[in-house]
Amino acid sequence: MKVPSNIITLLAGIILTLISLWYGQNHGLMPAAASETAQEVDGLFNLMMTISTGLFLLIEGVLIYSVIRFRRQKGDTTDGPPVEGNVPLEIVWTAIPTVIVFILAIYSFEVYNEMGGLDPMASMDHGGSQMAHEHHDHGQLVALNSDNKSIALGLGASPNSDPNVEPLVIEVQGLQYAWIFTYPESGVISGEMHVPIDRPVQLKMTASDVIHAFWLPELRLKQDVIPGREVQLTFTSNRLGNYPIICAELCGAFHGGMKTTMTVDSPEDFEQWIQDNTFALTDTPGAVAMSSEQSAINN
Ligand SMILES: [Cu+2]
Repeated sequence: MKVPSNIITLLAGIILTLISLWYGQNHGLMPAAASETAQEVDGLFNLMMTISTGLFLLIEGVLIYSVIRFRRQKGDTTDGPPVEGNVPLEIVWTAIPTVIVFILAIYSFEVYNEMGGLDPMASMDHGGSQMAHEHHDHGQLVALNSDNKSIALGLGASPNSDPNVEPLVIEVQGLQYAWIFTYPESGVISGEMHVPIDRPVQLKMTASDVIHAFWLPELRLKQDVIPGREVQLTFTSNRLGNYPIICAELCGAFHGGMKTTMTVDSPEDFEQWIQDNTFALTDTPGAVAMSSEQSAINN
C-alpha cells in the first residue's frame, strides 16, 4: 500500500512542529532568570528558538531528502531538468519570513517597553526631565535634555511599575578595572552590589576613564557606561542569590578581570549588610568596605 504524499507531508509537518515547540522551551541555553523582565526576554528568545529550530529542520530536512532522492543515477551523464523559478513558491517563502519578522518586531518592542527601554528619562531627576516628558508625549523615543545636547540613555521605570514605590538608588562607577557601588541613602561604598528582593533598583552609572559595559546575565541586562554621561538602568529582581556582574566592553589589558557579584538579599539581610558596612565605615575613618567578608573582619 502506498501512503499518499500529502499525508506524509502533513505528518512530517506535525512532527517538525512538535520538536520545535519542545526544543524552544528546553534548549537550556540561558542562565537562571532573576527578574520578571528576564523571564519576558526568555519568552522572546524561546519563540525565536522555536522558529529557528523549525526552519533548520525544514531546510536541512529538504536538503538531505533531495540529496538522497534526486542523486545522480549510475551511468546517467545527462543534464538535470532546466528549472526556472516558481512564482507561487517564491511568494510563499517571502511572505512567511515577512510575517515572522513583523511578529518578532512587535513582540520585542513590547518586551523592551516592559523593561522601561522606551522611557529612560521617566524617573530621572535631571533639569531636562520636563523637556523629556514633552518629547515623550509626542511619542518620540529619544528625549533631549534642556541643553539640547545629551540624549537619555538606558532603561527607565517600567510603565507597569508602581509610581509610588521609591526605587533604591545606587550610584555605579566603572573604572579600569572595577565597579564601585555607592549607596547615597546610607553612604555605603562597596566593590560588590547588594540589592533587596522585589524592590525596584535604579542604577545611576558613569565611567571614569573609558567605555565599560555593565552586564547582568541573570537579569538579561547589558548597558554601556560612558565617561562624562549618566546612564540609567532600572530593574526589580525577584530571585534570591548571587549573580555575576561582568564588564562586557573590551576596556583595557585587564578587562577580563573586571567582574564582581550582585547579591539579591531578603529585605532583612539587605538591611544587615547596609548596617555592617556602615559600621565598618564609622569604626575606621576613611576605610572603604570593599566586601562583606572584609566588613566581617572589621566587626
Ligand atoms: Cu570594563
